[in-house]
Amino acid sequence: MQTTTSDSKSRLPVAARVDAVVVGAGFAGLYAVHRLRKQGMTVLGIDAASDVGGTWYWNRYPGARCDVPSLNYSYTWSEEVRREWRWSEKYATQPEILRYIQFVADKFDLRTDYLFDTRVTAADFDEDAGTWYVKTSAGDRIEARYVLLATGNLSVPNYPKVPGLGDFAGPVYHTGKWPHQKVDFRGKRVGVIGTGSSGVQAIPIIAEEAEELLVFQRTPNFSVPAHNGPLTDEDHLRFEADLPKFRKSLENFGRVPSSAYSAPVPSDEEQRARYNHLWENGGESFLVAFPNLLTSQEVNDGAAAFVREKIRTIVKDPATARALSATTSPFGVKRVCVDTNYFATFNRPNVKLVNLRQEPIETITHNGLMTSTGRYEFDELVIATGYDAMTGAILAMDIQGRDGRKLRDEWAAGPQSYLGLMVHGFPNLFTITGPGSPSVIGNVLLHGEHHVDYVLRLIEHAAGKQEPTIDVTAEAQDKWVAHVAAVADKTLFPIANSWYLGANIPGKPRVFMPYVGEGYRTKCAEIAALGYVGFCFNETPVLSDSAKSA
Ligand code: N01
Repeated sequence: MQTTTSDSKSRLPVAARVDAVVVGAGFAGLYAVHRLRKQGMTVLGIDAASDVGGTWYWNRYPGARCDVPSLNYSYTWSEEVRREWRWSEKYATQPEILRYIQFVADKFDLRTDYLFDTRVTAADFDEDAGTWYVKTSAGDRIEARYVLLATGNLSVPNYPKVPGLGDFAGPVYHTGKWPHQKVDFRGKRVGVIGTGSSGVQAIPIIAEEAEELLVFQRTPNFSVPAHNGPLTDEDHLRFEADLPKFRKSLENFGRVPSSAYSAPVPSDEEQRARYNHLWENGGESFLVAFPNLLTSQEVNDGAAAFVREKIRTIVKDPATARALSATTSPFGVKRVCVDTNYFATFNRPNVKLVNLRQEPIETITHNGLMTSTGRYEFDELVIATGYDAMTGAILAMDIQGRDGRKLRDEWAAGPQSYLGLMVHGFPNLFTITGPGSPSVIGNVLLHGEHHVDYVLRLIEHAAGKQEPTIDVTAEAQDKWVAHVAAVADKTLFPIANSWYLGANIPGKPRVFMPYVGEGYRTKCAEIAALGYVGFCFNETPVLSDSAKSA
């Protein structure tokens, strides 16, 4: 890397020229830096955090864990890492996941190519030079041929638009931006707003510590038990032995299978037996109980009723049980929470559920909040209201592509992309696990690996050209966007007001963003086998046979 720095003690390049900039030091960003380097390219990673970790750097709230089993939520690209690392639990805690990421960063010396405490603010494409100019909050101006946005799908915290938030006199913690030092809730009255995955994980732990806990719930979520437990060496060995099978299964991680549309509705007995079994085993495998769980309202109703029945058996107060039971959207079309003791927590004498459907928040006050019918006092406030998901981190940067076109304008009505990986008119810019790819459906870590590998192959494919530019055609993009929407429309997903649709952010276009169709990797491989049909190399589009003959 050629660099000139303003301060010899700082490794901050004020100006630098590299082959590739990678934005983000989470799982996908680190892997991208590793791969690009191995390919012999100069690379600069940039992250707003002070160290590696991505979402796991920020999400330090009590109870934070992964809801994907640890053995699956691990890199597959390094045999060495797999051999040397041992997970202690079926669902790893945030500190353990962060240690894993740090272990990988140390092992491959990945930090040395990163600028930390630095936010990318803008990126402009210079058509003549075939170069991106990447600007940062620290005043850097980096020239790069390629830009990989590994900015995470859930990395821009969403704060509730509630009057008075700034007036609260006590500490306010967002789950997605938790302090590094332990927050001690002992002897405190705590309010929590939000009951998605973050709230559902944090609430039972805070309840054990706080003197009093008020949970402000707008919409109840479906949650299934984790049944977490220790992992043994045998578990690791068994997983290693099954690795080829696991790798094969990645193809269809999280997708709605095509068999969903012809599958019969299982009998009540069959459903009951299956749901009981899955409830006892725990985890999000509940989502694949039946192939048509996310396409048939009738089958879905059975799963929803089963979970509601479980809540009634766990929660002693019938009114609280009713309030905790999700009824406004089908099961699984908002991300299902995976919990430990969530519903049972509401049996504790120090925990009270406030149903915001019945009494909406009117204002936060200096010592609590007021709803339409009540006044609640607490000393500390936890905000678990999620993220501006999938597009938030990308659109936080001012990205300008060919002919001065702005990504914010191109995506004003919802994200447009080909394969969730590239946007027409933004050459050599890659959205790793971007909207339009399976990304958050299934296992985002492994989807990220797949995207990075694909980008490296695209770059290799273009490498023969002088000043290579890779773009996608408007036609391929339009077709892909329509396909992503069509696949989602055949499922129950669009019914719910989920962050998959941007519905959690006031004013955000309502567009279903992840790809839930079958065979995403196969499609990507087929496109590659046809010479990367739909992509453009140095402005020459690769056309499909049908388009050629048209
Ligand atoms: O956020 P969410 P999250 N007033 O958007 C409520 C991943 N994750 O951080 O539904 C009152 O799901 C909102 O209510 P409503 C996982 O993919 C993974 O919990 O909009 N309430 C909802 O209850 C997850 O899906 C893990 O009516 C307001 C909550 O806040 C994703 O991150 C752990 C409100 C937000 O739920 C996001 O989860 C944690 C308002 N103004 C997270 N605004 C793992 O285990 C919002 N809410 C890997």
